[in-house]
Amino acid sequence: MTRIFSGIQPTHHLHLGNYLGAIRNWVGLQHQYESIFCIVDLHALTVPQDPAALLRATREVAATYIACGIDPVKNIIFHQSGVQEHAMLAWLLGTITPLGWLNRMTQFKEKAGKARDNAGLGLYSYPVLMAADILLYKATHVPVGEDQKQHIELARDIAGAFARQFGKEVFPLPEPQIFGAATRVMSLRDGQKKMSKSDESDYSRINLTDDAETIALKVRKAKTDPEPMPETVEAMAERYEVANLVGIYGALSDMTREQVVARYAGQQLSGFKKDLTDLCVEKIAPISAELNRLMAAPGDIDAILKKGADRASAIAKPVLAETYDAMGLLRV
Ligand code: AQP
Repeated sequence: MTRIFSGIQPTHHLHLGNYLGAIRNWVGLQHQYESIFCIVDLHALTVPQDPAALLRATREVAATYIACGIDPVKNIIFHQSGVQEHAMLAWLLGTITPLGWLNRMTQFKEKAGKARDNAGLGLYSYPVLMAADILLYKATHVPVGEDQKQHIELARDIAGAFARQFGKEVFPLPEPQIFGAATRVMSLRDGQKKMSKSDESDYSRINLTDDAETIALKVRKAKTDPEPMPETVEAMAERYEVANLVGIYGALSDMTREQVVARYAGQQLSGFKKDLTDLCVEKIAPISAELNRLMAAPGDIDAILKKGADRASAIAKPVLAETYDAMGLLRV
């Protein structure tokens, strides 16, 4: 049986990287497999959050999933804190996770920065909670962007360690699914940094909530170089910003990088940027319009999340019970 699990943190508006690296792929997968899509609010708490903003973002991410085309009836859409078994399984898995494994995680190093002693325990154990998210549903496949590969590998290691230690294969080894034309969308301000919700500059990303005018401004201001459009894909190897925009254009138009480069070879960047703006507006405007419509009825979003959490709980509870039994915890 194939079961998909994936999630996104409600830390800000979702952006083009979240869409192209994750959600757009989910939209295709939902018709083929049993799919569970989570809003990982407990993960969001690993860095400081304003409570009111977190609450709003949780509903907004749910609305974004639906606005992008995820069907909440066919699939399970829910918020992580709505199913308490996530936190319980994270504790249990934490007891068998060596510190050395966590010390290798690059995301912790990036997010904790130099002041590592000030980072919270939750940020450090983030990958254990993520392993719990996936293993709690015995998910077999996890569609994510490139940046999450290391965390999925850790989830596999933890599942393997559990089987070795307790002699029971409770958890299947989850496979990362990293595919699509844009597994790593880069910042519009720095072509060597990934597009991220937490980047201080809003000009670094295109949000799925942006209107046409904002998208046009961001694409126009996107950092590039003074050269015309490259003649070959190889010629943009070190033109990181241009390569990123070509990648975005290709992903949104279902064209390869080669096809995009051939279409614009030798032309001025301004013309390419104009077409890229039109393409972004064409793809994103309907999402943001639907998102705004859904956000006007927060009660309806809450009802979807409640139903989703109940369905998720029904899967999670027996898996947690199996884990208790394997580990020798009393269930009375
Ligand atoms: N730039 C990106 N390109 C491709 N995929 C991306 N993803 C995120 N950024 C890009 C994918 O989106 C999913 C959800 O990510 P997340 O919000 O849970 O965490 P993140 O990867 O840490 O995303 P951000 O935007 O960088 O958030 P902040 O700034 O809050 O940490 C994942 O599948 C991820 O691969």
